[in-house]
Amino acid sequence: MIIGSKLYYFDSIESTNEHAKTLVKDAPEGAVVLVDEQTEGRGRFSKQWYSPEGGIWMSVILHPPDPSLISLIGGIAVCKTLHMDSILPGIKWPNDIMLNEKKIGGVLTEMVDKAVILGIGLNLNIREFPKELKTTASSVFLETKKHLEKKMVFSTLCRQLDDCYMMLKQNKAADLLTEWRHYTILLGQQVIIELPDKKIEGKVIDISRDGALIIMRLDGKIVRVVAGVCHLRKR
Ligand code: BT5
Repeated sequence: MIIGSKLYYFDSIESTNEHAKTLVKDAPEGAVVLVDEQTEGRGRFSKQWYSPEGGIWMSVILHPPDPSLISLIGGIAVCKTLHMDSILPGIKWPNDIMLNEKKIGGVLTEMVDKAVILGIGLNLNIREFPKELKTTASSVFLETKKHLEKKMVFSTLCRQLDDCYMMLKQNKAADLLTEWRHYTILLGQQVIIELPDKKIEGKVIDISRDGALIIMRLDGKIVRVVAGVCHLRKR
């Protein structure tokens, strides 16, 4: 098992992704940065990520043959880990982990030189969120009233990440996509994808071999979406 074979653990740092970037040259593949609290945790497009004690905030240094499916690995591994405790979250493309329609985690993948930093945030035992996040965010504890031991969840998560990563390394991307289809909450759903210059509305029909979402637009045309913010359309 390579993921977690080397661990850099801190009580508090700015951001595990930022720290992992400074280690890329020296750390072995699979090294993990894990912290109790981030003071400047980040989401995509430099958005803030609320990261108090109680969550799992970690980044993994990887050298994949092809980086395109790495962020799927994060979501799949978190879902598989929680499913083992009968907690059933789902993945909302591209990087949200959802439970009871609330976001309980997210994945931030960044490239540095030829390495990929896979950042994962999981709101495990957080008991309260700031006002601005209360309607959209939640934690495993708040949704299930189960207090899972952080160390146990972290070590299972490393094992699951390792299994998923090995699938990629062994050219079994098709198996990984099958896992994603199993855990996603999007298949068959009507969505609106927000892009910088336009919106795409339609039904999610699949994911492509390189991780793009495949959508049947309202006019029946099938399009691929490689990035964007995805909203489920209320029925
Ligand atoms: C994400 O971004 O969902 C990726 C989050 C990745 C966080 C991990 S923690 C370890 C590693 N180190 C880092 O610095 N980051 C990674 P995005 O899809 O852009 O979502 C960001 C949005 O989610 C924010 O604008 C808020 O609206 C909301 N948000 C912030 N903190 C949250 C939280 N703890 N739980 C749920 N939603 C949150």
